[in-house]
Amino acid sequence: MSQVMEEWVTHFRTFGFLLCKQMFSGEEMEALSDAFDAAMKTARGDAPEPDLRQDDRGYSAIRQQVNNTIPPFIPFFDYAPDVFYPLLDDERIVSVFRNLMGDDFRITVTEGLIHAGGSGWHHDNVAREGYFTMRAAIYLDPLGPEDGCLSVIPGSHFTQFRDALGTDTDQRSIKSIEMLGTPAEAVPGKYDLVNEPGDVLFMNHKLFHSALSSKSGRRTIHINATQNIPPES
Ligand SMILES: O=C(O)CCC(=O)C(=O)O
Repeated sequence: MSQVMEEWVTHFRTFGFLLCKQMFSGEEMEALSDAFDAAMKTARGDAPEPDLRQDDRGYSAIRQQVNNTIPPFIPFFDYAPDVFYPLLDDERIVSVFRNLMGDDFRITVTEGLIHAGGSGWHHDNVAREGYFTMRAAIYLDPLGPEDGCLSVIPGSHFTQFRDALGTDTDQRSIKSIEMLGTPAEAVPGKYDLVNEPGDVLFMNHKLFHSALSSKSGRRTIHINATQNIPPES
């Protein structure tokens, strides 16, 4: 393993995320951005604009999310296979997956999202103790905190810390984090992942994350992956 990769792996294991700056060139991002817009338009039946709705906190209530788990069950990448499928064996992405999860990892869900607004504090899948699942996120737009760049609570992928922050995932919103006596924007440890197109964010699904802005239209490509976790005996 190269020294840089060793540092990346240590960073990911310690903090629960890794932001790789400028992994893709401007030209590659332009191709992804154009293909993304065309794919989303086709997926919504050629409607000029997506149906985006916010809740009263400015979070996404209805967003455009296209993947093989949501009707019509067409994988997002199938809308522009020439542009999207190469991401799945792009060595820049795959080498990070491989070094974090081992050779025997699986890509699970790939998807495109247009957010209607922000996302409240939550974590995603909690694989059982000793294992994890993860995501590579490619945000297509420049995003600072005022635009809803992703914020994380570093270290919250560790069970004891995550459980202390809250475990009610029924609504994919963590109730207890809202009972800490601080507004969502002022949660101690909040770390903003300022994005430039070309950056790739790798994140353990157990990590608390949010996007605290009501700005509409953030575009993301997710590639979700899992260790090949043996069944529980
Ligand atoms: O708003 C975002 O960018 C985060 C989306 C997210 O957390 C999710 O879909 O699980």
